[in-house]
Amino acid sequence: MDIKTFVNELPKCELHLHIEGTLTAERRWLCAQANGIVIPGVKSLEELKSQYLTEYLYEEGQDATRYLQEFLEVYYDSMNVLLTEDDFYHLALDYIKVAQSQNIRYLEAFFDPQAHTSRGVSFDTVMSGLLKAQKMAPMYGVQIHWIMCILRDMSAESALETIRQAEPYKDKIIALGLDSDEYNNPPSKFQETFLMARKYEWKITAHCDVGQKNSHDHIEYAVTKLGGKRGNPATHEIDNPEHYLLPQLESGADRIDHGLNAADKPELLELVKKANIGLTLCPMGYQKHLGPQNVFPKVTRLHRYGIPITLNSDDPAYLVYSKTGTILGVAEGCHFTFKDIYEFEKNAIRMAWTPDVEFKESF
Ligand code: ES4
Ligand code: ZN
Repeated sequence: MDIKTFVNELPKCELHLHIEGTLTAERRWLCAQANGIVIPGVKSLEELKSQYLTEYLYEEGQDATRYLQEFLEVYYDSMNVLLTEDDFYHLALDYIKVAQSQNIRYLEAFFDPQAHTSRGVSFDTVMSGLLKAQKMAPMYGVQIHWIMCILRDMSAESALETIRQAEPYKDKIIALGLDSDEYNNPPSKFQETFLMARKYEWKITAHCDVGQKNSHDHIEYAVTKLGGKRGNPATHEIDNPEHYLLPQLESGADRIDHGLNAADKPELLELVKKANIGLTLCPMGYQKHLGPQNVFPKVTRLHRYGIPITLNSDDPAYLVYSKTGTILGVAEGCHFTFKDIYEFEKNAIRMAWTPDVEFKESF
């Protein structure tokens, strides 16, 4: 069997995906039309599509510390067309259909409520659209769960307000994440919000991006302290521990998004391994602005060290690589075998937070 067929046919599980990062030119155009919004300098869908292909691609040699800020400017600007429940419903349903077409059976997706509430869209509008799509997902052979993300370049007060707004939905959201611009925005800034997430019985994760000057400290804090004390993993009642990843430190996050730079330091590799948490990597995004030579050896090191990693597409509308394309690209860059690829999907389902035990054990 050739590798393309193998990857296409393998049932997959995606854990690092920003739903707003799946906004295609087509959907953006449709929402703009429906909401009477004029996209500056764009008169047709064709013009918008050509913008996606030129403006939003990172280039070799671009300053790695600036890339995230430049990307985020485009990302937030594009989502201005999302105003109604229907817009959020269609945004999510579009990607659920993509998931079906790629044999992605399980999906945990981030959403950024502050990116919408700060524009006057209500928290309830966002949630009702996303939850409606979640209900439809099984019709497409997909199970999806939502991870609410805090925008770390906004204030700690805004984060607290956002988690308070989420209270009525606390049983419909599975985890709290942390994203947006990491520069001078350490995870410790949001400890109070993450403590509340634990009270909601949510799982906890945080972006520790590549190309960030304090990423090593951020990884250490997130792994050991973020969200404070967890319930004792030894008391979790699990039939078959093989099917679950149970974090082994008394406090800290349940997984890390990115966290590639843990590969730089033996003590961090050891810490992440001891914590028994996994990393959700998006290597095809990193290699674009950092160069493949600065990414693939680190991915390989993490995997060979025995740290559970998964391969994900992050913001596929902008970063271009799909889940399948990411697996193929990383397999080539790291010389991974079919067995390695299979292990990444096994890791992903073990790292998944669905309460549906039967589904998890049958995956
Ligand atoms: C993001 Cl790649 C990335 N990093 C941080 N925040 C984000 N939000 C959407 N994509
Ligand atoms: Zn991300």
